[in-house]
Amino acid sequence: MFNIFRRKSEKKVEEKVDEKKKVEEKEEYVSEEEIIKELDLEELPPEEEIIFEEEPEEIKKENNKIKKLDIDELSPKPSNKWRMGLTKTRTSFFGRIKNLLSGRTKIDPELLEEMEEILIQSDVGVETTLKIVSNVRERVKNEKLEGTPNLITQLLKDEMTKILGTEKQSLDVESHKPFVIMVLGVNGTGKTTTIAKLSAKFTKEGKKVILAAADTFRAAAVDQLEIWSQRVGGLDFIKHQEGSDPAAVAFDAIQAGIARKCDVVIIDTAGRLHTKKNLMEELKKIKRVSDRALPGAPHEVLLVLDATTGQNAISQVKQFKEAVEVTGIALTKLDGTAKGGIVIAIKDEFGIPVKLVGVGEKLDDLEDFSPKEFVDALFE
Ligand SMILES: Nc1nc2c(ncn2[C@@H]2O[C@H](COP(=O)(O)OP(=O)(O)OP(=O)(O)O)[C@@H](O)[C@H]2O)c(=O)[nH]1
Ligand SMILES: [Mg+2]
Repeated sequence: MFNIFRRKSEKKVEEKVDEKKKVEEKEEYVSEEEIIKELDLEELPPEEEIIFEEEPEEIKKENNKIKKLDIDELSPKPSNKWRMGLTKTRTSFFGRIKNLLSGRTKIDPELLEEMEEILIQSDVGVETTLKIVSNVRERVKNEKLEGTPNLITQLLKDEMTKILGTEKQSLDVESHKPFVIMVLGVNGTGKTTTIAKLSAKFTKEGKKVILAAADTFRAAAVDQLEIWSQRVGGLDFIKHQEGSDPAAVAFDAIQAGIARKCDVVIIDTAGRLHTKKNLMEELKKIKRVSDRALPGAPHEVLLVLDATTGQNAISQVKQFKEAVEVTGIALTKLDGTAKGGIVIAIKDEFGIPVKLVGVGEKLDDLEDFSPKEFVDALFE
């Protein structure tokens, strides 16, 4: 009996995932209107059109100045940036949970099933979702909470916190000198941009940074990193010719980092080679050779994932993890997606912490990931 039940529910989950995949194939970027439509939230009433008389030129100029000041002051404070970055995920996720709870008087199997659907659609992942919902169901039963549906939010928060922990897991660059960071990820996820943002952050903290342009596969990759390094300013930069051995670039950069008393060495790697096997072998070699240049290096193997790719990012973790031991994740483009739930899936499935989040394209659009703020921001 239980098995039949289980199979039925698993089939439903599979159907939901298929449905979601179909939607994902179409959607790259979810606009606010789409979220509102999808969530069946009330649409905002159309604004009345107001016609103003033309202002004199002088007043226009003054107004423009004031407008600019207002915008500067209103722009989010840095510590809030990644919370702003979660806006789309929050609107989608919490908006649905709120809808789900309105008018309910009981936590019943139907409510839990709908909650399961919302979690899967928010990219929390099937396995992780089933675990969360099953734990919530247990607690409701054991603590006799059936009559208090508004406690669902707290129960969900508790389950997410259980998975993510409460500690911030940022990069501990003080632990070694130089601290070597190897950055990996498929092409276009945001490796080079994240390296630039990290370099800017370390430079601001007074640390000396050296970059290794170990993506020798694409000539433009070296140029792109070099342009960023000039934009940040004050960075040391090691490059070889196009097509040369990336492991040799990493080796040179680490040796130069030691000789020049740098605090941090950051190695940019290729996102694509002729074959995936080649790429993985190359990464293994860079890691081995780094350890030869400085025993214990790299101290951080940072996998960069594009949050907008949702479950695809999960399969990337699997592939990279097989080749090299990934110690942390930088999740980029959180600002453009409602798929922030993958943070929970990644930690639950692989035990790898998200350490950094990218919330925009500018140099200061990188934040340390804080599990507590993440969970709070989802339910704000
Ligand atoms: N909105 C947004 N865009 C980002 C973020 N991080 C990176 N990008 C953009 O993503 C694009 C690709 O970034 P790159 O840093 O070149 O990616 P990459 O992984 O180095 O790519 P390859 O070198 O081709 O492997 C660029 O247009 C970046 O501006 C982010 O956090 N938010
Ligand atoms: Mg790059």
